[in-house]
Amino acid sequence: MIRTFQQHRLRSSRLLDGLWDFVFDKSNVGLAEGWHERFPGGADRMPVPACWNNELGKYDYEGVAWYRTRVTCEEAGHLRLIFHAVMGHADVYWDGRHLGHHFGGYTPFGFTMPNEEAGEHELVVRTDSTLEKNTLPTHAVDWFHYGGIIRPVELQQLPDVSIGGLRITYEMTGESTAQVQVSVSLQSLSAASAEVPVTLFRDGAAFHSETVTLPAGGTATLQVSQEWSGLRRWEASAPALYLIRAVAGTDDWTDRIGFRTIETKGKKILLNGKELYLQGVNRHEEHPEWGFAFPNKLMTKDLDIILQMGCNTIRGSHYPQSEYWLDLLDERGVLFWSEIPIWGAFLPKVDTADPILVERALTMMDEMIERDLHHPCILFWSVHNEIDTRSQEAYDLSVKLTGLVRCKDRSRPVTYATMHPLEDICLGLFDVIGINYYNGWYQGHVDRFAGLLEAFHERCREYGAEDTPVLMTEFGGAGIYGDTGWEPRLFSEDYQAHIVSRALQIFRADPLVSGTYIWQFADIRGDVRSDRSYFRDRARSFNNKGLVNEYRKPKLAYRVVKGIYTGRTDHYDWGSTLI
Ligand code: ADA
Repeated sequence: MIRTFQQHRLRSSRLLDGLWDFVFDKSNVGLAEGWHERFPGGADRMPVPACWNNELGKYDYEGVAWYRTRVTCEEAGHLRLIFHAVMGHADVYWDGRHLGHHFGGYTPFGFTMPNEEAGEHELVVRTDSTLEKNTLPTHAVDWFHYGGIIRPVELQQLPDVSIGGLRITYEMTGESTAQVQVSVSLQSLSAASAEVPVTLFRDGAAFHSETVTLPAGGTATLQVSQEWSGLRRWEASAPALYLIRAVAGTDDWTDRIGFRTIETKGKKILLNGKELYLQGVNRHEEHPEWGFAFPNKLMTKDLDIILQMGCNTIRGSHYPQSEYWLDLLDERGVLFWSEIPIWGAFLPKVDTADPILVERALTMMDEMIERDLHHPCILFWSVHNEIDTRSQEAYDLSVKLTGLVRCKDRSRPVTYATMHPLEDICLGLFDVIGINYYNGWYQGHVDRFAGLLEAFHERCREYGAEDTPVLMTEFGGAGIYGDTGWEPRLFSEDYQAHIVSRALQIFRADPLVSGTYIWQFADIRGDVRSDRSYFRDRARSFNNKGLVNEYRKPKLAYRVVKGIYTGRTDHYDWGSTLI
């Protein structure tokens, strides 16, 4: 399932997931040799969705690979093909015809194919996972870069007039009242003009009906604005959700919203007018057996583990995560920090001004907001991580990205994570500031956090950010699972637990800090390469700063953080898990 609820009941939709033909194109000759028309013989088989690096013998391949499947359509008609995420470049061919290209990795893209014939069709995808200086992320990045079709592929049948999108926005006008705008875009693939009855439903009850006229092959938008009352707010303790459905002729589209406000006031972050203290972790959507093709079932378990630890928020480091995951967070009342993969620790400042990188960043940001705008769980949009925010280039990029976010969505704060808190010149551009800092690990003794924060608050005053909330968005250290002893040695579970708990103590005592995101939830594969010097401290080729290991087994730090976040010192409270 792509979502936790059914988006279409009338529109027929099927997943093309399964075993596809697959071949690496290590010398990149496929285009010249026309593989989209004549797929090479003797190809392998590859699961879709999946990352090829998780299959035997394919671990470290980065580059071009081709996929092919055959699709049988029982009837002639219009089709919509949706890729929910393909890593890097994707070129899609249908019966040899180039449908289009997408660059990205974590956001969906699709193609509408009118008047297709019944019978068997061939679908070919050329992917390229190569990382370069202007890809997102770039070639120097601290996570394993998997390749492949990582999320489902969906094929829908469209009627002559179909719904192109459903957009719901609102403004709370009182505790339980809101001014709600619903906009339904309609498209016609018919040679004749059409009159289409459209009905809108909230949780199954119709609230608007109207007939819309579409010219032949044209588009139209239905816009409705209504004051709604008797609404329940989306709160962490009671995350009320509403299904909004549009039915237009023989097509339908359902999405889900929750009513809440997010604001900042001085150094505080307010949810529904109430002050929030954020207790979080950073989570990569990654697992050593599945890579980025993270199974839905494991998402439920990740979330259970994180909630049991006492978190009320998660940072989706460092890229747009699955829609299914966001649906789960909506349902469980967990707040989410959503970001795009501009990972800058090793990114030269000149590269942040590369027009291709800037264009790709704006596109991915736009696609992420388009996909996820309705999720009440999303608390912040974050535009970059650890770029050189001492530089004019980073300032200019921040202006462009924050401008785009504010133009698309004014209902959420825009944020970023800085690794240069004392030299950052971008502080005044954001609604919330995140600090990534590793005292106790890369940068001296953990106790130095108190002095760092004092100096940082002073700098905020100089840069017009004295009323901007501050979060500690990364801190921690590596602890190798199972390595414990009588002294807290570096890389032991003991030392990791010590620095995380000491850092939390300092941050929680600072009234100007509004919350913490520990680095990180689970150990992840690192991008350790024999020809590069980065990440030589990544033992086992993993970033070992997880509170749980890559198989989600708890380390000492997990239990210690659970004690702090839940306010219970009994770290070995097994809850209802013991019979
Ligand atoms: C950075 C970065 C993370 C991770 C971390 C670490 O802060 O944002 O992705 O690389 O450092 O483990 O060093």
